[in-house]
Amino acid sequence: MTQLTQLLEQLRAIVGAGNVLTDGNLSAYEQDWRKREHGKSLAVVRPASTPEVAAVVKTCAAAGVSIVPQGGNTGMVVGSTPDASGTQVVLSLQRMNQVRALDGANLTVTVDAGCVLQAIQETCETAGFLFPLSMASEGSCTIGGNLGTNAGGTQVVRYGNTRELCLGLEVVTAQGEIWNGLSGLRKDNTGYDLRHLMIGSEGTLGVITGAIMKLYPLPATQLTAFVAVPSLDAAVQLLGLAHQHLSAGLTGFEVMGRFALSLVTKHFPQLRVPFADNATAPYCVVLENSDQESEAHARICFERLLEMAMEQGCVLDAVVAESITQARALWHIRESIPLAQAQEGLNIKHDISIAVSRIPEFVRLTDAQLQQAYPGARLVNYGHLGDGNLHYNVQAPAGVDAEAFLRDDEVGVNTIVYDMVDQFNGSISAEHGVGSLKREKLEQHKSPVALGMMRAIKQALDPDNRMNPGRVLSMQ
Ligand code: FAD
Ligand code: 2HG
Ligand code: ZN
Repeated sequence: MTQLTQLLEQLRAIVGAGNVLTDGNLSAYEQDWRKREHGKSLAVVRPASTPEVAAVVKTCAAAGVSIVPQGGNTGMVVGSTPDASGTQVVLSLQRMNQVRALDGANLTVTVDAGCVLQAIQETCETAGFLFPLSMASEGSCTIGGNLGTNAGGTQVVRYGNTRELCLGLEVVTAQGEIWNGLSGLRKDNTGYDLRHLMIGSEGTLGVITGAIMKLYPLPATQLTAFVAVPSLDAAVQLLGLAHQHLSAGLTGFEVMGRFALSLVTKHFPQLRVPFADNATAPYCVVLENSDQESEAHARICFERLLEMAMEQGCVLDAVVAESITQARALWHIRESIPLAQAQEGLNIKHDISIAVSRIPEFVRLTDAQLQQAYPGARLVNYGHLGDGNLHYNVQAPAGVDAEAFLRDDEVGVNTIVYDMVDQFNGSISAEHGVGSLKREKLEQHKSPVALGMMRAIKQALDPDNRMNPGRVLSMQ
């Protein structure tokens, strides 16, 4: 029996023959969401429990085979698919999808890592609680992937990133041991915080198998407004007013450039984008006010805010949703931008962060440099302005083949954007992570001291470099 046949037999014995996939169309596991890479796995293995994950990891370690943990495979940086070697096992957590417990008094929910984000939100809502993590991929992404990438989303301005929502983890180490850190404690100062080491490590330090996450009371009401603003400076000014007037009620503040919105109109004509014809509004903002008191109170706060903003000239026009259906429709426009962009063709994505106050200046300078170097490049600028996080994406000039643009100009475009990010003391990845797409850029933009500490941690926890090798850091 060859070593490979023996390994596959051992894996089948752990998870069942039907859950070791080697044949047929495995694109769902081997191709990344953006269609940047199509890898080839040795096998896709789908365990159903934490002990099964531990046994798979031990078996692969003994065979010298590396592992790519995978949740919903919605990541943006080619981090959850295998390389092209045919030697890596994709460890899919999708069968581990149970909500284990909900503790209303402790305001926590304990979940398997493979739970789909939307399913967690719905279970919690049915029980009368809010699980606030939210993003357009929520129907497919998993909480394990959210934790693996420390995902952000559209409610960070109030509730923080996934990291801030996590109180404990269960992890299978690179050696196949199980660490149960599901304490659910809000205070625990007993040494290094291993949970925070694992969160955002993109599967390079271990496999997250379970998590205990924070819950909040459901708000009495959530009001959504869609407003047209005369500039990005005005959007920042509006954000300041929104903080002042809504305080903790401000749960969403997303900016959308005109070109980004025009892609939504083009590819999803059934969605009605407000102010699409207002040529004086280069940006729109969607903002949300969650109120614990009443809808009437929420409306009064929103009206005051919008009145003040119009007086100060930072809002040109506004619609406030009259119903939940209308609110969803407004959010749907924002959430359709990534899909509209994908329909438009391959693109260069950036998820940068800069101090909110400096974002308009950053965009002015970077737009100008890009237009000079790549005349006609189309800037798809939108994102989480409330968090200082922009998706400053670049699409090929109209009529230019997208694949050719990426092949010839991606490096140059990235250099302009990331050098500017450095000048503004920002980050080259605010939410999507590093994966393999940004690994080299990380080497160039992170300090040698920070990289040294990261390598030391990786070396200590995964000395044989079997957990998602080639992602985040090169160990060569
Ligand atoms: P995957 O793509 O499967 O994996 C992502 C990374 O996490 C990989 O490195 C993988 O190895 C690792 N990983 C997965 N599961 C585990 C585990 N159990 N243990 C250890 N490591 C693991 N991201 C945002 O931050 N904010 C957004 O607003 C947002 N919006 C999006 C909208 C769309 C339409 C799409 C397609 C993506 C969006 N994303 C967003 C990106 C993506 O959805 C998130 O990164 C999400 O957290 C990935 O979850 P996943 O389960 O799909 O993970
Ligand atoms: C979002 O905020 C996601 O919609 C995706 O992070 C961003 O597609 C993108 O660039
Ligand atoms: Zn985002």
